Amino acid sequence: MLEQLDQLYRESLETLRAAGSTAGLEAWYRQALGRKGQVTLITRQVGQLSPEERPAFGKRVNEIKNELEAAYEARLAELQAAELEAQLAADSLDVTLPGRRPWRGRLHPSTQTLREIYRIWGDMGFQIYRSRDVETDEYNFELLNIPQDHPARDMWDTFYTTTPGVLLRTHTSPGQIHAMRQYCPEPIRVILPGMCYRYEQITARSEIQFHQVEGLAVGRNITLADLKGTLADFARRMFGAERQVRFRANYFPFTEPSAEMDVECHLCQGAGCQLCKYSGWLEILGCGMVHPTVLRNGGYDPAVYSGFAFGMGPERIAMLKYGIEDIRYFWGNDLRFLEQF
Ligand code: FA5
Repeated sequence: MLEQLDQLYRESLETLRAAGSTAGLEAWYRQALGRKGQVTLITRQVGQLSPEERPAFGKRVNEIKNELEAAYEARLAELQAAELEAQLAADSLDVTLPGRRPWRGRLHPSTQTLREIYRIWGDMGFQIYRSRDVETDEYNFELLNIPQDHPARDMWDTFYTTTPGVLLRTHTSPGQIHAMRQYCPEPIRVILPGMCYRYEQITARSEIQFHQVEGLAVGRNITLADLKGTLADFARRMFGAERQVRFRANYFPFTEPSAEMDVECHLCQGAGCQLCKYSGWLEILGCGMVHPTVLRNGGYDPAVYSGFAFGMGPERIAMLKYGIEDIRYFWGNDLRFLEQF
């Protein structure tokens, strides 16, 4: 039996050396040392031996198993190294080829414009005040001096919710009341950015959803000259010193007097073109001195305090700054448009 064992050992070693691949080696392992392998099977024959012969046989079986395991490991390492070598030689890798550019995300043009606006107002000492998108009729209209059934409500086509008295804000102006009620009687210098919603006809210049940046300054000696000077300074910082601005008288129920500010058209440099409807000017914001009723609703005594407010449209400003001819591009999600920024 011992002789048979040695014979098996020699043959196994020979076939092991002949295995030319790791796959072949695996097959060898199953055949020789696996659960149903030859060495395992011969071990089971130990019962046929006399009790005296068994210890020597058991010892030899263990030696052979260990040696075959070691030989297997050595051959496996040898074959793996050779296979890796062959694979590297076959796969030529050109390290000089340019890599693929990773896809880079960008900030939306509205976000870029908003950040530019925040930076400019921040430099002028205005803090950001966040108000809410879903408002009550009271804040969006009544406290801003626009009572129920007042014709001025037609200026803001409104999305109403199914809850009575709750709507999507049509402008950022209700934030003025929130800020005043929070800060009263301190002086205020804030901008209030956010999304506004209007049930309007969508056109090249008007969307049903757009940003506004409201501004509010309240103090003891604020005048119309402060309003004009501050907004003209903003326009210089935003569009450059050479771009002209003008103020036109207008009507808003929550400011008195009220105005709109126009910036010289970027496309025709004021000469007149289709974009500016041949006027040479583009409107970017509404503004005015805070109405005494609104100051009172915010908690300030209009006999002591005064203030100015304005509301600008960042999408309209971006259109002016970058020469975008249609506001619908902003929410169209067309990458060909967005990638230009
Ligand atoms: C207002 O909404 C006032 N609340 C602004 C204001 C604030 C006046 C404080 C006085 C004091 P208006 O509806 O004109 O005003 O809108 C202000 C700006 O928002 C416009 O100049 C324009 O830039 C932008 N805007 C208005 N409607 C749209 C729209 N449908 N799509 C895109 N931008 C718009």
